[in-house]
Amino acid sequence: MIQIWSARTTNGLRVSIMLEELGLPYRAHAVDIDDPATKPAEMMAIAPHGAIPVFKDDATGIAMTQSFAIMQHLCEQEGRFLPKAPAARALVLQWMSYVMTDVISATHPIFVLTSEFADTPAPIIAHYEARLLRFLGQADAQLAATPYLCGDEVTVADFALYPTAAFRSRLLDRAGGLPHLRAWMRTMAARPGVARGMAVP
Ligand SMILES: N[C@@H](CCC(=O)N[C@@H](CS)C(=O)NCC(=O)O)C(=O)O
Repeated sequence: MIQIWSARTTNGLRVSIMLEELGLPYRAHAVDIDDPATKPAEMMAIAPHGAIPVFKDDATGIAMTQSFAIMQHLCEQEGRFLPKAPAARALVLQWMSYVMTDVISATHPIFVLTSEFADTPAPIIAHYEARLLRFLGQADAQLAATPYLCGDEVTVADFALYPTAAFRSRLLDRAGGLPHLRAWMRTMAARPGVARGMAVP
């Protein structure tokens, strides 16, 4: 049985979406990420730093952290959503890296500055929002040309971006524009696996 320790954050949701889309049975343990005392010993043995998501597959013995690595591992194991052909695979890894390093580098400060510091000057928040919208504009331009980030088929890169885009839907509504990204978000949200994954834990 696959087990995950997770919470309703974009990093946690990436893993539950992936498991649901792959149709793999798993048990999800809900973790209060703000309370170290409640984090189970089995999770802490795998992730001594205490961050979710944490993954363990009793069948293979593989236990790991890092949402993007867990997604890639599962896609490679199941042979789905990550092509083997070098050019197609390189494109998917490029868009995975875009989410990991560009999109998250812009969205994380917005989260910290708005949820943990009540007195953050508005221009600083606006700076990161503009930065995030600029990065999401790259996805919008790509999605004008193809239905998914890497072409005609959905890939792990789409599942990686979706929860972060969904969590920023209020900013997207306020800012307007990015019509292709919005249409893609509706397509992604309508997928049963994505919908189920977004509800875990
Ligand atoms: N790069 C990691 C980030 C993991 C992470 O930052 N997890 C956060 C929640 S999204 C967490 O558990 N924070 C609580 C803590 O570090 O104690 C990943 O992609 O999995």
